[in-house]
Amino acid sequence: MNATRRALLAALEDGAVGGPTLADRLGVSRAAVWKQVEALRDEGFVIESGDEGYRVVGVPDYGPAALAFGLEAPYNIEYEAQVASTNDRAREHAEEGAADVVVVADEQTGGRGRLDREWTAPSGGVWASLVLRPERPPAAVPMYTLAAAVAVARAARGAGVNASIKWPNDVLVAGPDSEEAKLCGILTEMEGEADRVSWLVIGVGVNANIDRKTLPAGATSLRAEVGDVDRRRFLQRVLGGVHDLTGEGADLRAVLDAWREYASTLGRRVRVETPRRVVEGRAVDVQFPGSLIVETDNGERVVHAGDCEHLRPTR
Ligand code: BT5
Repeated sequence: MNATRRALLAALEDGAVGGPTLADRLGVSRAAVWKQVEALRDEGFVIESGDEGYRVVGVPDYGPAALAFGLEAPYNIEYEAQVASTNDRAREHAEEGAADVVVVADEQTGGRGRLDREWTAPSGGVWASLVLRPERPPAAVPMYTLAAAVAVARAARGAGVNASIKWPNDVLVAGPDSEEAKLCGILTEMEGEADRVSWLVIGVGVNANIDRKTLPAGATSLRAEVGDVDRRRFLQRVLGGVHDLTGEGADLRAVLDAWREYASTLGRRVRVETPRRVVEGRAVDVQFPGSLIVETDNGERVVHAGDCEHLRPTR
């Protein structure tokens, strides 16, 4: 989206604004304002022009301008109907020096999970990857994954879904039989030096308006749980949440408290496969920068990364 159109949308967020005022504020001619208003109408915005000026009265469902309109985070949106993987696109941007860009797609044909696993991502989901360049050490990066999981869990609960977080990066929904199904996965990738992150890509995949039968076993969707959601509002809440928790000046330690609030892993018996060993015991807490503390028969273990399975309680 060009800069004038973006500025125009931002100017119209709080209500009607006159054409001459817009031209002044944007530093362009009235004809240029009119041209951008027409372009937004072509994208599906309903914009009235009355005595008070231009007013947005309808926003399209999804797309770059729709996602930018009312977004409470300083991110630029790039929208694609279809890509292989939003993380791959985001990495390209990151390598070119971009920051605060979100790549959003309706459908991914080569979505990736951790460890090169496949991620099923048909049309109707929320597939988004955020490029950040935080002034933080690489060791703090797992906190961003936790923050994204908190933001998704909050947005899902806002949509009426009883979502919780499985350490470290899955958002799950418990069914009536307390069987848990996966609603969202998060893939965080980064490049950095010893003391500073160069770039960070947080890829969030939420099964939104998708039939459960098109997803792998063990998955669920917002559609299956509560019916279709407004993907625009949902993703805006997620992005706003990530920004609130991690943006400039945010205290990353607050992420841990928020995470504990939504976690379903704490207090449970777990089996965590790490690259080097298997740790089994009771998950008791999470600590900076997102490590899980597991009480085992041989004492407490701190697990930094791995695949976590919730075990059923033994009777
Ligand atoms: C994840 O990996 O959970 C991270 C998934 C990240 C996906 C997002 S979408 C936007 C961005 N662009 C990308 O290319 N990726 C990110 P992991 O913990 O490794 O889980 C992968 C496993 O989840 C697979 O092996 C399947 O068993 C299962 N799975 C695959 N697709 C799924 C889906 N849509 N819903 C639930 N489970 C799925």
